[in-house]
Amino acid sequence: MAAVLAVFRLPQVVCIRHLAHFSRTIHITRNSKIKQNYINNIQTRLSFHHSISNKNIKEKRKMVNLQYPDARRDEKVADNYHGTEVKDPYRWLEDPDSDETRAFVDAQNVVTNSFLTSCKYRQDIHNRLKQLWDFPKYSCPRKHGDKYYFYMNTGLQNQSVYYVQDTLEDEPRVFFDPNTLSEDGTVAITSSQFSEDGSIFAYGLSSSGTDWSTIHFINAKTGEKYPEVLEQVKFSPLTWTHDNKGVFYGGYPDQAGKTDGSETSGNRNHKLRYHRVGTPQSEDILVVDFPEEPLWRIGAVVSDCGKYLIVLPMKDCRDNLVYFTKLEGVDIRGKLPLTQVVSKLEADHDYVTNDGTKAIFMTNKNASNFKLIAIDLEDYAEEKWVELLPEHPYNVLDWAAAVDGDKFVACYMLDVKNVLQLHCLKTGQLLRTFPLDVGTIIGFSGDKKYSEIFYHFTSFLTPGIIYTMDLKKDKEPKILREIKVKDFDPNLYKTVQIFYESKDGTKIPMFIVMKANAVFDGSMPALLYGYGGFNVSQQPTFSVTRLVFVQHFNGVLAIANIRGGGEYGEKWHNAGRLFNKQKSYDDFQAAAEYLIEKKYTTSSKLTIQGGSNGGLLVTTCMNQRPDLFGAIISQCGLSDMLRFHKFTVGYAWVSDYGSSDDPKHFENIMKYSSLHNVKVPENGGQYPATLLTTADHDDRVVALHSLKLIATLQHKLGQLPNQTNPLLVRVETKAGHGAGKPTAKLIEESTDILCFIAQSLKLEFKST
Ligand code: X99
Repeated sequence: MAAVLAVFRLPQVVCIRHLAHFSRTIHITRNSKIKQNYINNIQTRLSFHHSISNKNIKEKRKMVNLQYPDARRDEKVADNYHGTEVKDPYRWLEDPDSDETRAFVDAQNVVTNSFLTSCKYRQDIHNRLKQLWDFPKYSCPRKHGDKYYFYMNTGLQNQSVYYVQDTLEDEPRVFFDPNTLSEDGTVAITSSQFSEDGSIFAYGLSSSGTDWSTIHFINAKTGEKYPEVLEQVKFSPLTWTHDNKGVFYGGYPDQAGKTDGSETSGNRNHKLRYHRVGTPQSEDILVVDFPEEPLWRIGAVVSDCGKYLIVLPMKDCRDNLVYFTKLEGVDIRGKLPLTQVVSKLEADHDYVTNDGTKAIFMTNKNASNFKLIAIDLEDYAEEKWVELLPEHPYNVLDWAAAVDGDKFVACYMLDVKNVLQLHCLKTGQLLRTFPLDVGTIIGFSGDKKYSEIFYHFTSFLTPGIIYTMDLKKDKEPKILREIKVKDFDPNLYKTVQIFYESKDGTKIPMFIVMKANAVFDGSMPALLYGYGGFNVSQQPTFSVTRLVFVQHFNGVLAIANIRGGGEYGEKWHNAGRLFNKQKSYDDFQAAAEYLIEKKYTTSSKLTIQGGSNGGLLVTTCMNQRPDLFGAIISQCGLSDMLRFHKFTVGYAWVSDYGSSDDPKHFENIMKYSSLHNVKVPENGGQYPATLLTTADHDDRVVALHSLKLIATLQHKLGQLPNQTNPLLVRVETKAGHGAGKPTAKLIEESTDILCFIAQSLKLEFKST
């Protein structure tokens, strides 16, 4: 198996480790009668209901059109959790297809758009984003058969184009251009795998950002497409048998109803199937399923030698089991007999490579910072497992990949910065370290079969450098491509990493990016970003949007590596999950306090931003400390922590949040669930300017979280005289949780976010 980290424009929350062994629609009926009636009704009602004392505030709101849609409250809907009744008046918003929900979404978008488009710097912001975005982006080349393949985006193309070349010096030819698949770029390649001999390209396509995909095949030599399309594919491995005849893939073939990502129904009964190229999907063979375990998702990988299928089921977002089956000489006609190697869901075990019967796994079993172990598949009792690369006492092993026959590359994280090393596959011995600046490896390609490796480095101020080294021939790596951005001078900025103290005294790392000549008088606006969950680390990456904020608003960008993430291994994750979840929130609030105390900024100029689990982070922090922030941006966030596990793959997140089905967890969740903790601020304060973003095909964190939260915020706070800050939701169409989003949509979204910050915090866009 060639090791490639397909991290060319990965969604922000994707953790390489989580994908190692695996690799909705609120239809907005634009001119519908219902929508028009709904908006008219709302506006009439609101204009009649203002009291005299509130007149000025109402007038002020009217100027920026902050008249929120009036959402129906159904006070009768309530659940009893272990003896406690909890009302859920916006339960009706859980139905993405009802006319009422659609009208609500449309009405919200009207209010949000009028606020965002009234920003006088909108055109400047949009122009600058577009100009800066327009630089060529490359992935690491990777060898398949006798050719090299790589992704390239000229700058503003909606989707990156896949190129092929005979040698690295030859003129590249277009191999596959996903931009031809849709007018608006909303069809994206979300997974792919060449057959072992490089003759057939299998690729997964996703429309409108959904986690669902369809799998297709192309003959790499002739460019001809095979007729079959594999449907109902989700959370799928894609791994070829070494006879180049077919692939193992996963999905939910029995899921009823819509499966286009606009649905909210839970995914149950994942199945692994084998598809022979050139045959219809109806002939696919069910090879592995666990009917007693409907919540398991089945990862799988064909071993580097082709002789085994390693099967890696997981239930939550941590811990997996390990099984294997022999493939050699097997004619796949039915379920495969599985031998169980790991039988308890208590640690992660990712397949790295194998040497004969000796399989190398990366695990955090008894090793918070991860280690490599060798398991002999002929003699796999745990006592016989051998440590190949012991756990490092401080650095966290991020990933490992076999290269050049008897070696492997190990990528570590040391205080959130990557360290890249070469080791001996037989002994684990360190052979060399590759020189690396402060930053992140976002792509790697290399293979046991080849001595050439490629790695892609980036940081806050480095758009990207692809290095290559032939481990047999070269003494040092050389630069293959260095990406330059027009009209961007990295020397005008600086990055620092500081370690601040959280509420309980724990030191938390934080990156801060600002102008080189920044003045610390509290006058700079700041954008504080965090995630804090699922063992996912927030490492330095290059972001045009953030740089526009720093350059044109004299902004400060801060990334707080709070607990719950993976920055210091599983112990950092454990320190911020389940009953420790509040620690993650404490860390984030302490980051804000640090930025204020050190005079980087002030509360009124501080925006906090997070996505997905980070979206929950920022709305929870807003509830807990509305005084601490000027604005919050919660993207694709969770909010209803009592019900998250009921939708799509939400049940998989109980490993970080617990479940309201359990009385102790219910009590804990109620303390932070953002939907359930919205309250009128004390001492006449108000909530920060709030922008929630979601999308009609987000089938990871379904839109209902943002819709129910915005309805609650607007109901509880929207009419208060002090609440002059906006409380808005932006619901995108033909988009999902982030993966595969076309460039045009990314630029529109970034424009809206920067306009929201500028407009809410009254910032000035400075041209230079
Ligand atoms: C997930 O839910 C991962 C879901 N997922 C799989 C994939 O289980 O995307 C899987 C198997 C095979 C291929 C692809 C996938 N994640 C990933 C969490 C955070 C994560 C998530 O998206 F663990 F990093 N969340 C949304 C957690 C709370 C909000």
